[in-house]
Amino acid sequence: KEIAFIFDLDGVIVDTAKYHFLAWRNLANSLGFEFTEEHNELLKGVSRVRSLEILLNIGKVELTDEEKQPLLVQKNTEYLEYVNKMTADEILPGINGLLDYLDEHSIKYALGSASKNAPLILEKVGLFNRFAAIVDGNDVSKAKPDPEVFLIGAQKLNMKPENCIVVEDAIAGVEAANAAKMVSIGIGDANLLSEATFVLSDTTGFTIDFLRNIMK
Ligand code: B16
Ligand code: MG
Repeated sequence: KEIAFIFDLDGVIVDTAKYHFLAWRNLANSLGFEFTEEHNELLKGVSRVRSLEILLNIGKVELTDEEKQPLLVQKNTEYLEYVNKMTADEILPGINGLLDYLDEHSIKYALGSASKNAPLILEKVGLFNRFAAIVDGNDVSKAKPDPEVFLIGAQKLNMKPENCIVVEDAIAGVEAANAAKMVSIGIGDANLLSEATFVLSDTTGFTIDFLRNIMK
């Protein structure tokens, strides 16, 4: 049967989490509190606005929506400085080979990311033109774990949700895929991503053999 893939971006195609971390940590420090890599885990797959709320909670800082606006701009401005330096070298291991395989077999794939910067990041690493559809943080009104981002992706690919396979590193993303009634491949800790249909510890597990197996 015909199937399609929908890829998350951060944690699956590239590791932008490290740049998000640097920018969020700077913001936290400027507000007078520490922000650790463990804290950063809580922000993976989460929207920018929600990320700031979680961060302010950690620092026990209360701000109005109006006061949050310049902080969101400040964080994103710094984040974009890192993104602008990205190159194709930052594509995670296994991904290029996987996309080649999908192209060779005429299997369609889309991007389904929470990031409003997703098109720019894909451009930077030279993958923008390879995706049949791109759904990002600008296209959705409900963030993961809501299935909206993946359902729009399926629609744009002209595929039924049950014939789509989502690749995700975040718990919220796996939940979104499940809510969309799609097959899910979790990338990361099998204990954390136990709700995924399949789990790979990292993208190097994304071999042609693995693909053939799950597509049977
Ligand atoms: P932006 P994904 C997510 O990307 C990141 O994991 C998350 O940490 C970030 O807050 C979110 O994008 C929004 O990003 O500030 O660039 O709009 O994993 O859904 O590709
Ligand atoms: Mg992710």
